Amino acid sequence: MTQRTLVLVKPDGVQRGLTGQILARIEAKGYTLAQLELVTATREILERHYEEHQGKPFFEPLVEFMLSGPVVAAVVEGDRVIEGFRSLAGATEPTTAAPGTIRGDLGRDWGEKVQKNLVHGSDSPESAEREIGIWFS
Ligand code: DAT
Ligand code: MG
Repeated sequence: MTQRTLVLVKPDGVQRGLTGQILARIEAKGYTLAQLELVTATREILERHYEEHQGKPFFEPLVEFMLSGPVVAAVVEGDRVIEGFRSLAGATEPTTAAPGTIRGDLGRDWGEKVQKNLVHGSDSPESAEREIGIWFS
């Protein structure tokens, strides 16, 4: 079941120089980088990308954080890659994300800083196609 997903290395990952390690983990698991770009997001892109979170208390800080530096956007392909990448990324909160995951091994933020969790991965086939259209149009 070949799928595509939208992966972002967030500003904290790029700033900390972890892009290579994160992409290497994706490739090591057997997924393919189909498209890859270093981009500075815009508010318009982020408001569309995080549409489901509009109105939540963390929405504005999340957008501001995502505007704080460049991100790496990738289309990643593979068999069940949507679930597979989210498993590789780990739980949303890096402090308690399982060891062995990107967030669990490389991050340690929580609470109001939980947006510094290094990566984004689409959560469903519908989200993936929608998000790929936003970042790679
Ligand atoms: P995920 O990135 O694991 O899919 P999500 O879609 O629920 O998590 O949330 C998107 C991002 O928003 C998440 O990576 C970090 C931030 N976030 C989520 N819940 C939060 C909260 N309660 N307070 C602050 N930021 C939060
Ligand atoms: Mg999400």
